[in-house]
Amino acid sequence: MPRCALSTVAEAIGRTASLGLGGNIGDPRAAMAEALRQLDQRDDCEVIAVSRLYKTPPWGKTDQADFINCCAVVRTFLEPEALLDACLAIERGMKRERIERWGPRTIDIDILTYEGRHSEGERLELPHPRMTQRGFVLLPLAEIADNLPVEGKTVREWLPSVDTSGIEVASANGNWWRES
Ligand code: A4P
Ligand code: MG
Repeated sequence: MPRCALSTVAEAIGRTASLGLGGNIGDPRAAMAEALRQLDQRDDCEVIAVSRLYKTPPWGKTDQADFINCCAVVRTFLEPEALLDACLAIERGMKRERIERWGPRTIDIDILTYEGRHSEGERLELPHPRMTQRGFVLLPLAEIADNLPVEGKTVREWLPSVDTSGIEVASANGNWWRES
């Protein structure tokens, strides 16, 4: 049998994950752009699609400022936990402080999906457990990955079941993260 240095397709081209980013303190657009650039600059991650920015009313804890949200699709050679570590390190580097659940933050990076993986660990739940209830996730994600399957339906099929009222587009296109 011929020898092959790369035994699987995943080893050759990496795996696909989707991320949800958001923030409502300081300059969330600048923080999210910096986070995406930091990920893209790693040898083991490539940002392959980014949605437009969206201004979104706060979900969960409603007495706080509007958020800016976006979603991204990345190709990565990192396993899910290592991708989470990379995202948390970026958050820490931006001095994000965790004060209260669902409360205000400079930047939050959630791993929404990783290939078709399921994980119920405390540190990492996949797909992200609340993603199918949230307009601020599904609207930007549908822009770049409308056929992505999540819990038995595609992102496009989930979208009509969530409240998207009050959500406004806040950038002309998905190139904002390279510009700022
Ligand atoms: N964790 C488990 N699974 C994941 C995953 N798939 N991706 C763990 C990322 N992290 C995951 O997160 C706590 C821990 O969750 C992490 O250390 C990781 O090990 P956190 O960011 O410290 O806590 P949190 O964000 O306050 O809580 P939670 O439940 O993750 O909140 P969400 O779901 O991130 O929601 N409204 C609008 N409009 N836009 C927003 O972006 N965001 C939130 C936060 C609330 N309301 C919002 C928005
Ligand atoms: Mg979070």
